[in-house]
Amino acid sequence: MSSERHATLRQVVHEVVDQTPVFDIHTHLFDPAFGSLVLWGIDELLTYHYLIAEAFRCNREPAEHFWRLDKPAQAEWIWRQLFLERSPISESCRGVLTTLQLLGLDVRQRDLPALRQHFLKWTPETYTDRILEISRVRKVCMTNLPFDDEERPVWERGFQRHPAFVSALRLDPLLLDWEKTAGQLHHWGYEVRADLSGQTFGEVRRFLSDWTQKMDSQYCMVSLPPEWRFSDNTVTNRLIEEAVLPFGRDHGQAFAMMIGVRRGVNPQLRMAGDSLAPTDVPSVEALCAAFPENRFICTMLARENQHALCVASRKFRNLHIFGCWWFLNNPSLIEEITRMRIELLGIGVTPQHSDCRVLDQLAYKWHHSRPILAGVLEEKYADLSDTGWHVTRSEVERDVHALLGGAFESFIKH
Ligand code: FIX
Ligand code: ZN
Repeated sequence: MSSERHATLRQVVHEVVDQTPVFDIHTHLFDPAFGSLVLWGIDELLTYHYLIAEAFRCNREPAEHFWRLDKPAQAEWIWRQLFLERSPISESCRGVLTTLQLLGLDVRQRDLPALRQHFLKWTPETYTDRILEISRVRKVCMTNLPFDDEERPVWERGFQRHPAFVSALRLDPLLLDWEKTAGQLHHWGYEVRADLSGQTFGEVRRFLSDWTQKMDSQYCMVSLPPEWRFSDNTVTNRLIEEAVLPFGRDHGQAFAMMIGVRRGVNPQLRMAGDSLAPTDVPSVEALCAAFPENRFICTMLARENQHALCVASRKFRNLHIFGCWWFLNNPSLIEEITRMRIELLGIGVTPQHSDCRVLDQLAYKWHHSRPILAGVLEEKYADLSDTGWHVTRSEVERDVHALLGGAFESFIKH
C-alpha cells in the first residue's frame, strides 16, 4: 500500500474509533436516580478497589487502620502511597490522571485539596451528562441486583429513567447462594423451596420475569468461579438449566457469564481481595451445544482462556464474547486479546466494556481503549488494502459501530 494511502487510512480509522459513541455493555454505574449509589469524584476515583489493592502492597500498616478511616482519609492515604511516594505508572493510577486531564484539571501541582474543589460544582445529574459527553458513551448498562437492600426500594418506588442507562439483571445471589436467596424469595411471595422441590423452578422463572419487566432488563448475568463445570450436578446448574435458560428462551433474554473470579482470596482487602484462575472453556461449548435456542454472552478473567474462548465463539453462533475484564484491562493485554479476537471472529465480538464503578472512570477507560482498538483495526484494514480491497469511511464507521456495542445490541435483540 502506498504510504499516502496508509496515512489516510490511519487517520480515518483513528478518527472514527475516537468519535463513535459507545454502548458500554457492562458497568457497575447507576442511573442518577439512584442517588447515593452513584459514585463519582476524586475520592471515589482514588478509593477504587483496583487502587486499594495496589496501595496495600506499599507498606506494612495493618489493614484495619485503613478500613477505619473515612473515605476522604482513605483517599489521602492512597494518594500519598501511590501518587506522591512513587510514580503512578500502573494502569489504574494512570487512569485517575487521564480522567483529571480529560476534565480539564491541572495535575501538575499534585494538590489533592485543590483537585477536590473542582468537583463541588456538580450534581450527580449534571455530572453524569458531562461524563457521558466527554467519554462519548451513548448507552451504559448497569448491573442491577434486586437482592440489594439499597437498590431494590428504588426499583419498587419507580423513577424517571435517564435515557442513557439500561439495566442487566444480576443473578449471583440466586445462583451461587441459593439457600439464603430461597428464604428471601419466599419472603417476597415466591413459592420456592431450598431443596428445589415443588414449584421452585417455575417460581424462580416468575421472579426473573417480574424483575426483568420492572427493570426493563436487557439480559441476565452471573459471575462464576473457575471451578464451574457444565456437567456437575449442582444447585447452580439445576437453577441455570431449569429456570434461567427456559426463562431466557420464553422471554428472549440472553444469559451472560463472567467466569474465572476467585472471591476473597485475601479477605483483608475486602472487595479488593478477589483473584482469578483459568476455567473450562469446553463447559461453555457444552452449554451452547445443549441449548442452541439460548443466547450466551461470555467473558473470562484468565489470559490463558482467551484463545479457546475465541474458538468456542467461532463454533457457536449463540455465543458472543466480550470485554477485557478487570485484570485484563491493561494496554498490553487489550492489544493482544483484541488482535486475536478480530483475527478469529472479525467484527462479531465486543472487544471492550469498562466495568466502571465510578462514573468518572468512563472517561479514562474508553480514552485508553479506543487507540488500542484503532491500532489493531488500522493494521487489519491495511492488510486488506494490500490485496486491493479498499474500505470506505462509511464501511469503517459501520464496523466500528458494531465493535463498540452495535453487534452486541443485535445479538441480544429479542
Ligand atoms: O463481577 C463483576 O462484575 C466484577 O467486574 C466485579 O465484581 C469487580 O469487582 C470489578 O469491578 C472488576 O472490574
Ligand atoms: Zn463487573
